[in-house]
Amino acid sequence: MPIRNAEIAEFFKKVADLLEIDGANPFRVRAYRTAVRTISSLGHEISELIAHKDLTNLPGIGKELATKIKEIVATGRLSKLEELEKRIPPELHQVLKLPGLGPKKVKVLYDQLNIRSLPELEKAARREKIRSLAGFGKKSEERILEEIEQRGQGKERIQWIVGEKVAASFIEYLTAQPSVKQIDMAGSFRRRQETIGDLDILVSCDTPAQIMALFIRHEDVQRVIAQGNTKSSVILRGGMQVDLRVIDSQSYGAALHYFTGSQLHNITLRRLARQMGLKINEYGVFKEEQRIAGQTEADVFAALKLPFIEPELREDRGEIQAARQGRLPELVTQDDIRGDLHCHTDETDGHHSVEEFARAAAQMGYEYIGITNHSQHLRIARGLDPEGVKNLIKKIERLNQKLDDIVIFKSMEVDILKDGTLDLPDSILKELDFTICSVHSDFRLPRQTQTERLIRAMDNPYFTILGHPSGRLINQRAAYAVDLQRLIAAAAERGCIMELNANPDRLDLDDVHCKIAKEFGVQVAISTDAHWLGHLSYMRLGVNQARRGWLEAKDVLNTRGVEELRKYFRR
Ligand code: DGT
Ligand code: CA
Ligand code: CA
Ligand code: ZN
Repeated sequence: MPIRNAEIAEFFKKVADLLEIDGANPFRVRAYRTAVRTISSLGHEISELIAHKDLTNLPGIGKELATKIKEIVATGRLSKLEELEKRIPPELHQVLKLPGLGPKKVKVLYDQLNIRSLPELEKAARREKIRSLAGFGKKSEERILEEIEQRGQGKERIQWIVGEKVAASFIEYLTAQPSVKQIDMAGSFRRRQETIGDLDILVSCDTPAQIMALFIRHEDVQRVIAQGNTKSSVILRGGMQVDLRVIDSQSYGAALHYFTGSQLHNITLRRLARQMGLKINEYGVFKEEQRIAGQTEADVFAALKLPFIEPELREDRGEIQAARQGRLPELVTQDDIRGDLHCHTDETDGHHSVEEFARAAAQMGYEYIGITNHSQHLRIARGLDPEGVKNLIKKIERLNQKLDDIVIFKSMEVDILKDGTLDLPDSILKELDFTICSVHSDFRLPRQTQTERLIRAMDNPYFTILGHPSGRLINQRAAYAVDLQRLIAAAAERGCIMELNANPDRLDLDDVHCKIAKEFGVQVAISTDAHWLGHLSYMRLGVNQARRGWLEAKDVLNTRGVEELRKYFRR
């Protein structure tokens, strides 16, 4: 499994943090942090570039850092980091990961109170010893306690896209064995859940012991938790758990169904089976003691007089009843998608020109792409003022004349200001084909104020799509306090559209609210928010989430053709 840029960046981030705590030269710390930014925003995987590109051409990567990147790619380790970790207590990492505690503050805690771990931090906070330290106060002491309590409620889940790579690597590795007859991913990964607890692999094969031995020898395995002939579990470098189960082929479908879950879906299905006088478990469907189905999943459903239920729907949110009544949705697929309505170009914080994005979209078979740069309020993204927007509009109109296999929509991602007004005047907004309006500031307003702010924005006649509606960042930032259901109802009244932002950190709307939007008759736009051409492929993640939200092609705005879309925007 080639190492991903995000993982390389993580190495450097750790080094920078530890150097800072160690009191190293600030210039060295900054060099690592610059490298982290460069690496995280690259459009290509470094592990692929490394053979034929000189890494020192990348901004902020000098000779020394290039050597370190090579070390990480070649060995999956970084000796510099290991040396630092020896010197500095590893538990400090947990302290560092607490939101609101950067290396500067951790250094103060370490130097002044000798705090090296979360339990020590918690104790000090409870004894009110932290509020008097420089740079802290009563508020930050309380926040620390809140965060520690939240942390206790379970370990961090892994983003689906991270699991995707690992899953592909294991499938390739195991499929190479001729004795493997069938292989599938099960569990939350197969259900395309936005985050996964672990990976579950099922195989059928005649040589279980041999396949298990092979499994635990995979190069990414760090530790073996269990090894048996039917189930083995390992922990990979980086901490992910992978379970492998070997199944008899006559039970394969039943096991695939059982281990795909979800557990709640299984429980409800078991109840249905019992009502029909049947029994279902991971070995099959049974009438009295006789197996009546088990070899394929389709057989299992058929034995219960049900059509096939897509894994994404198996969350016990009404899918079994819908299946019985023949009203399962026909879920949207990647092939239904005819364009992407959210991307950022090098006019602002994107990394490619409008033309490059347009050509990439055409190459993907799309009919259109919406160019949506940030507006002036978002200074860190070099947001455009009205003059900048006008210039961009002209540029897009010229390109539309020149390119004949793609339509470029003129748009902007307009900031919603604190009072619910939009960041560009109507005189400019009316020149655009549509708008994405998003919150990028004032996240901490009270719930009702926040909700009303967004509804006020929707009242603007030029408001088209609400961008990343909840503002959450997976594993990083909770949603702002907002009544999403009320927003969806308001969107229904005004003909506004909800975005499903497909960026793996966002996936916002989530599945539950996609379903609510559908029930309100609100269209959902699945968009990648691409800043690099490579990000256009995030569309698959958005489609996954939309399918979990029961969306059909007709519920998704960008399954429409250009002309239909134009009509939609004009309303
Ligand atoms: P995760 O890994 O936390 O993201 O979620 P899952 O759904 O992948 O859960 P996991 O890996 O613990 O187990 C895989 C599937 O196996 C689960 O979705 C349903 C099934 N399963 C596991 N344990 C039980 C159980 O005790 N009862 C039932 N009914 N099903 C179970
Ligand atoms: Ca799992
Ligand atoms: Ca598991
Ligand atoms: Zn954006």
